[in-house]
Amino acid sequence: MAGRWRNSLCWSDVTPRAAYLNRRQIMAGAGALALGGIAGQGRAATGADDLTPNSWDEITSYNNYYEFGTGKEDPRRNAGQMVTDPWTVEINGLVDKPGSYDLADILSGVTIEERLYRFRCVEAWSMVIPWQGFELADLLTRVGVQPGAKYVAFQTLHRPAEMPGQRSPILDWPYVEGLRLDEAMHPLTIMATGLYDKPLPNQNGAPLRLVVPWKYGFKSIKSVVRITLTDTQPPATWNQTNPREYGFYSNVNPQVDHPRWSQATERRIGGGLFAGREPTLMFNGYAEEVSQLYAGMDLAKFF
Ligand SMILES: Nc1nc2c(c(=O)[nH]1)N[C@H]1C(S)=C(S)[C@@H](COP(=O)(O)O)O[C@H]1N2
Ligand SMILES: [Mo]
Repeated sequence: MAGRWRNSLCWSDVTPRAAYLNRRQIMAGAGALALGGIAGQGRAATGADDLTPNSWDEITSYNNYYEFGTGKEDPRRNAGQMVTDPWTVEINGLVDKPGSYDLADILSGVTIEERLYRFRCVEAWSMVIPWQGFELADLLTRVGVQPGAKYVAFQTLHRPAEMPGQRSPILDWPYVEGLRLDEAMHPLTIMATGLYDKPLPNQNGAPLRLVVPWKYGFKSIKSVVRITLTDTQPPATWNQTNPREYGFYSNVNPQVDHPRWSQATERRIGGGLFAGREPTLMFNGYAEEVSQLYAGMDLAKFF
């Protein structure tokens, strides 16, 4: 069904019902229950039935944000220094209305929704995160994508005075990422502004970060200050740092291993010391929604 994710699970709805209802059943809502819809339904192909959100503490204390250090607990400790108000996003390149947009302007023209998404880091850990945000497509449509545009480039804030990691050449700053235009326009692709109904903490990429749930976490670039529509594939920080290990696409794929570790399984943060690893799902569980974007592509080659 087109746009299934539009009414996607509200995080506030899924506990404890998610323990025994699959996504279709929840989406179908009370009507289906009245019609006795439970018994005959199979598991959703995406395995969305067991999405129990990680806690606020887990999501905000175990982070990757190298601008604030390479340790998982560094971002929470150091990101408080980053000033996120005022915040402007430059939108330029192949758009009808380029400009420097104040965050408030951007937010006034979009609809903020809840999206409960799986999140899978290339390092093979995962979480389930109750984001608030808006569809990137809404913003791109508003600024007018010109016919020649094929890719969208993103850039993180570059402010070494507030981002201690940027004072060392850990990565080639500022952090940049990119998507193909059709990936950027996909309804699953959001710009997150909050989680658990609170503003996004700095360590999670305040005040505005990309979330592309079927790709490895590093594609979900934080604290975005520039969005550029281009006709050529833009540079992406991890891909440029080590193209053999990190592809431009970086779709979650249990069949394509990282050169140094398997991607077949993952460790769910908060799962407990003795919890087993879980199987990693193709496109992180969103195959039904996104696999047609890659029809005919060799996913081992375009990894
Ligand atoms: N600017 C910037 N964005 C970034 C990163 C980073 O170091 N800098 N790390 C990426 C990686 S590797 C992951 S797994 C996610 C982590 O997001 P989280 O800390 O909100 O879970 O952010 C991604 N976005
Ligand atoms: Mo990551």
